[in-house]
Amino acid sequence: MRLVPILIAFLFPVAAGAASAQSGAVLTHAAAREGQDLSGSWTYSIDPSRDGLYGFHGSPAGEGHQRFDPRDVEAVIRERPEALFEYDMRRAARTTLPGSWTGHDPELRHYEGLVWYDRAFEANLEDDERAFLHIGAANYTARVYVNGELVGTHRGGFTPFAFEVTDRLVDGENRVTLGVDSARDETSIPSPVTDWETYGGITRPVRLVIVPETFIDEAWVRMTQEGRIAATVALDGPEAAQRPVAVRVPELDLTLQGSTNRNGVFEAEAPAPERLRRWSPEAPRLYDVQIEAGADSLPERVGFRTIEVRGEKLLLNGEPIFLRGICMHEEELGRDPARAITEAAARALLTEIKDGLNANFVRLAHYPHAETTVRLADEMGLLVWSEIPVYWRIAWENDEALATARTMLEENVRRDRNRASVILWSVGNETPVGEQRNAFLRRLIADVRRLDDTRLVTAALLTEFREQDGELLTRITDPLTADLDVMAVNAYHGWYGPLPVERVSEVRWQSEWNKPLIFSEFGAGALAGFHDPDSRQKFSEEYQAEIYRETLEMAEGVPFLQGMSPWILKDFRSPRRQHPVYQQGWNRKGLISETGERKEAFGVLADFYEEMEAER
Ligand code: GCB
Repeated sequence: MRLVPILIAFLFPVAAGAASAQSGAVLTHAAAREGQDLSGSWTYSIDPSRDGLYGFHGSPAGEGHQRFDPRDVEAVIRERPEALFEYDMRRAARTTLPGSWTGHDPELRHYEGLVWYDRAFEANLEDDERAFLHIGAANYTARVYVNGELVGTHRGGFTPFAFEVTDRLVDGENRVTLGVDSARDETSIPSPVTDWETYGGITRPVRLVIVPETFIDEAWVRMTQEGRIAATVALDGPEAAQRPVAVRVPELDLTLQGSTNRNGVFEAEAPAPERLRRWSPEAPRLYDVQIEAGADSLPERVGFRTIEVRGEKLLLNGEPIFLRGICMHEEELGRDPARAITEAAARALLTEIKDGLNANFVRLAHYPHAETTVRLADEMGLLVWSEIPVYWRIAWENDEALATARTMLEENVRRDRNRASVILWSVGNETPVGEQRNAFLRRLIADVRRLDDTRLVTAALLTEFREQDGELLTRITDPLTADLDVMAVNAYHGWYGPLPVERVSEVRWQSEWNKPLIFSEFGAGALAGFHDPDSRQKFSEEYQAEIYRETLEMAEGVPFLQGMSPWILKDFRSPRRQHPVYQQGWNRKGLISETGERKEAFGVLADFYEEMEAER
């Protein structure tokens, strides 16, 4: 009996009191909760010198500067004409949220700093109700004020957070003000040096969630590695302990029920009913799940499958699988993406992957993507690699950086661990080997294993390439490989480095580990419409296509290779890419242009995947 609470503390650290998250609640499937969608029209005001927070000597901002003050500035001035205000949120410019500020005004493309957002909303809470402000993502630091009071601060641009506002709301009109600061420093995750556009602002929905006094904060419904159905439910509220809970899957006639423990956590398991159809990319079967506890109930839609590693093989539902994938950034199609990912925008991208490329896998690079996208992957049947932006240059020795990465990882895992599509959690991309990096990443790997024992851990690693006695050899030597379930490498032979494209297929691979490998990236830049029939010129469609042909031939000679996600589906904004003819601020390694035009290499990969699928 004593073992049970220990296990629960492992899987549900916050409910068991060991919170490392910056925010107070998880609110599984927040979009399905009663409440109000606060997306839509907000006013905004840029604040490059952070005047809304601090005076020019660093003291707290004075009356005429506090953008979070809910009073009507015009009314105050009417009453006290001598008062000086240098902002007025009610009369500031308007924009539509969610969406980065690159979409508010073209002038803000390279702005990295503070922007204030403000709007009114109506509330009328019953006595036994609680309210939370749930924010899907705000990049990078968000300060949340309700009716002038700071209710919380959150760091990290890609994961959801929620703050309780029950006691801050009044009946009738309320104001919410968000100060979102996109500035990052060397201790941020990621640091300021990335190969993608920052997209500061509020990029995912803001929702006022209303729940009963004791409510279901978190529900995790899954298939265990042993093929059983398991549920873990955490309640929050005065009656969270010893409370009846039921998790129903009506189509399977399955109900898991019992009571929460003294920490408000319920755990149960049952054999999988015979009629259960497992989720797979070919048949992405999802089941409606209803979670009930006292006055609260929560709908989910869940697929059941197993994923495991056996030797050099990757097994989905016990069968070997090859991951026919592609990478994708969170950027909608079009000339001016603003990271406003609607369901339609996500569907357009994933359809190109699933139907256009004949793929079964997508690497959602380099940070957690919108919940909408991951839910669509569940529905459409695409396996998902999910990652946090522990990317390139991180302050490995810095405690705050580690704490931020851990929080981000936890928020990501807890948001998406009901998604059958997600099979891999990645903890880093192209990070330099070293003792401090190893310790940092091992901490994250341990966190993943503590939070989720139904998925695999990976990281995109660097490799060693050399030419020896005329032989071209790439070796996987990163010591972190020992800690991973699946090794992954980014391989740009023929693009970066001196190797001529026609020799890429000669490259041999060596691994001293008995583990599956994924090519987490390879590729080449190409400007759609720029042609060089001899395939010699970088940035021509032909050169990119040739890199694909050569790399795919090389891949066929790697016996332990079990998947690939070339770089990348679509050209994406990257301010570091400034060749005036070929790049113009875009990374051109997309298989389609920013407007969706397919390049020659698209067909090369699509044919390769089609053949591979036919041969299965
Ligand atoms: C990489 C990075 C990716 C870059 C890509 C490139 O290895 O992981 O973020 O965008 O290479 O285009 O160089």
